[in-house]
Amino acid sequence: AVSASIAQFGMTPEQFKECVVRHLHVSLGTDENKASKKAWWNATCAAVNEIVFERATKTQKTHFQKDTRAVHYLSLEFLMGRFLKNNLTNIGLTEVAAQALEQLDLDFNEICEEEPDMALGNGGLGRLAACFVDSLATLGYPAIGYGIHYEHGLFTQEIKHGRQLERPDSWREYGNPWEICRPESIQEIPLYGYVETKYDENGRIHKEWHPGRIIKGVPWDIPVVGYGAKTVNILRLWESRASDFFNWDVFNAGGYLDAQVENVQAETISKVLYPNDNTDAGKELRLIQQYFFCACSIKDIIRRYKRAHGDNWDNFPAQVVMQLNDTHPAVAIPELMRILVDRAELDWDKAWGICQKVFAYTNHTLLPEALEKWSVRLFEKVLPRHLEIIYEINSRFLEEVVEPAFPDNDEVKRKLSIIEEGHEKMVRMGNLCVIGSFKVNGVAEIHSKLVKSDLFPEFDKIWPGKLTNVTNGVTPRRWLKSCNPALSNLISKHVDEDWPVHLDKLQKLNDLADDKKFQKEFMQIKHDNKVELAKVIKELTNVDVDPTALFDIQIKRLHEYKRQQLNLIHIMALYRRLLQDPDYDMPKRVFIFGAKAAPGYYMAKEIVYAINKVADKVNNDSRIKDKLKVVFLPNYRVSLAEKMIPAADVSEQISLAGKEASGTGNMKLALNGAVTIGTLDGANIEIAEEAGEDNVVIFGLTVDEVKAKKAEGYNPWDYYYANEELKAVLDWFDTDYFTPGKPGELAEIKRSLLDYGDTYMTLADYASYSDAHKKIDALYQDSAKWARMAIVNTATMGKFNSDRSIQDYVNNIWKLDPCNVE
Ligand code: 26Q
Repeated sequence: AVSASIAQFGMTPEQFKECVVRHLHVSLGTDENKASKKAWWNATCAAVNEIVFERATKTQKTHFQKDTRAVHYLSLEFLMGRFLKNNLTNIGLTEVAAQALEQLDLDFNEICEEEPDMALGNGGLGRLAACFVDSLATLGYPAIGYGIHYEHGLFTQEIKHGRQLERPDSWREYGNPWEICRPESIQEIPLYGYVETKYDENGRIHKEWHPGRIIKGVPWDIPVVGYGAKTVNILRLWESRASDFFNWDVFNAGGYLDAQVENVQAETISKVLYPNDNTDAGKELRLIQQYFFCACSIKDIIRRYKRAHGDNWDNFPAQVVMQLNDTHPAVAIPELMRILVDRAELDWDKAWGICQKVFAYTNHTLLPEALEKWSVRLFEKVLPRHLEIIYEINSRFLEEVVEPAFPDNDEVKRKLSIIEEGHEKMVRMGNLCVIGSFKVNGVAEIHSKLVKSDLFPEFDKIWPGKLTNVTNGVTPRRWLKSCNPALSNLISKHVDEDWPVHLDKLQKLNDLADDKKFQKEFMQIKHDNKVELAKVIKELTNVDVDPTALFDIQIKRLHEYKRQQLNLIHIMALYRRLLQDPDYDMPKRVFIFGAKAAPGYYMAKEIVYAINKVADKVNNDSRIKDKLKVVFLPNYRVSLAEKMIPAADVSEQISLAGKEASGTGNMKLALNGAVTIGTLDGANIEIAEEAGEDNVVIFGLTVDEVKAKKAEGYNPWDYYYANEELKAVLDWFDTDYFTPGKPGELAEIKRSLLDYGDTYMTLADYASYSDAHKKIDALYQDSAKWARMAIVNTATMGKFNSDRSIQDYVNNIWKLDPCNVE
């Protein structure tokens, strides 16, 4: 079916070329002689859009005509990356486009490099949303992604003298060919003000919110092309503008300047993505961002529902499901209640019944510092009516649900209450989400188990079955077919060509895992990819690396729980071993990092600095004869990941057990034939199950062992004194060895691991990690064994197709039917 639909866009390179040239003239206003690469890129996008927009319109029309039930994916982040190659892959025209550009004396890859990444997300959660919209379209499910049209996405990272500098990301400064503004669907959103209590003739209470400000939400639509391009769904992102609503008076009173100030304030809402990852900022602007996009989206959903169903709310839960991507859009729950109770004048119970059938919530973290809470004072200032509604939801919940389940148990009531009592009263968004949703899911088996047992145990008792699991996945279209074309072509010679939608078919490669010819081809492709990455490394860092060396890659946000510092300490230990014994037996190794630190996260930035200083020293030390190289690639992002992942031999997944909810980079790396060195955390456990214990290298404490060690009183000094090498490496941080003339510049890292208690038990796992790397060394030196492991990893990652995740959501939570378009 996929290839049949690809055939419908059957186009010759000549036809495609003509289309691009036509757009160069009529859309870009230039010609072949003076066009810049950017103009060629724009013209190529315009050619692709001739197909994409047509399919998008057709899809929307079909969904409307068939009045389909749809999922509405609410997320503050969509980390989409680049579109051109992806859209070509999904409409099946990559080869055609590449040839067309070649005929024009252009290099396809060079033209693709012109596209800025759409980086409207921080990391895993945002990229998951992007993979999910790809899978939803591929599987033909009616779906819409809702988010914010940030003017600035995640900051770009520069490294100056080893330190991270942040510069604004201006991804659409010169226009974005993939989006369309929809002024006909603008929404007006109230904020601030006060609530008036009124009584009608029958003595019925009625609340009226008098907002202090109105903000306009302008939608931008981005088509999301499914593989095979039958369904093209929409990602709808809201941009904030000042509304003229109040401003006429101001203008007439001569307040031209005041009005401009209001404009600036309104436009601030969608100005910038918060760069925090797994920490709560607690800032007023963030709450306003959350409310702004939820309110716009819900109004949009209701407008569409009413077009088909009028004022009858009875079918609303049958047509609409809203998935909350973490607690960030939690305020959607009281917002829908406000509309149903205050506006539609439904009685409370009926409204609450609708809400509880419409919302589902995904939890992405157990870290206490990441659980969102808003001060009641702030909430009341920004959203006075919503605070009242939350209080009402809470008191009914405590009385009608908790009291019967836990009679006279004030401790449980205190714990489950949406309001945390204390020095400053807080609104707990996680509790609100669990109470307001019909399903709550974690993102990997172990994580979901911990959500039940540690985070929300009483909720699991009250509502058995509400808490569930959906293991994350990644789209194999972007993360294999498009980023690793050589491996994809090899795979297609041995596996049905529809493997990008039936990824389990890669299992067939298992039969070839010991086949000498196949091993050679597989490892040759890996080598070629490493040659390409070596060029990128040279360009970005001026470091020369040997593509025959083992490439060991850790790519993810910089966070202490992810333990880049453990990787670094081990690299320093290898360096020390090589200095002490120049014949120390290990394969040549290149350690490669990619990581952004949140701008306000002090220790994360110290770790970035330490990695870069160690890299400087190691890379320029002739004594170790290039046996060890360390590279920190600046500005890690989706498009850089697409170059790094195909070149990885080893994938570092070394979080403290129980801390990484899932991980998704682990899946992408294994799918491309990297061997995981990892703890029994998140999806690593399921990756090990699929690949088999022999094809991953597991180390470190288990979740239960972590808990036991915490309970008995963990003391990092015990490990420091017990391990001579570990002690020597940690003491190195106090010297000026890596920071000549500046002793103690790296000392905070040692302090965090000893004096501040080593929150993530880095030292406890060090010895086991070091042994695991020795195992990796031995395996890599046996090239047949290594090739076998790499192939089995690719062969067994079928489970981690995001199509499978989406099908799990559909079966257990969303209950959608696929919709045929045409
Ligand atoms: C919260 C409040 C204020 C400002 C920012 C935030 C914020 C922003 C982003 C909090 C958390 C995030 C992102 C979290 C995240 O990416 N979590 C990751 O989600 C992945 C997909 O499920 C998992 O694979 C990772 O394990 C998890 O860390």
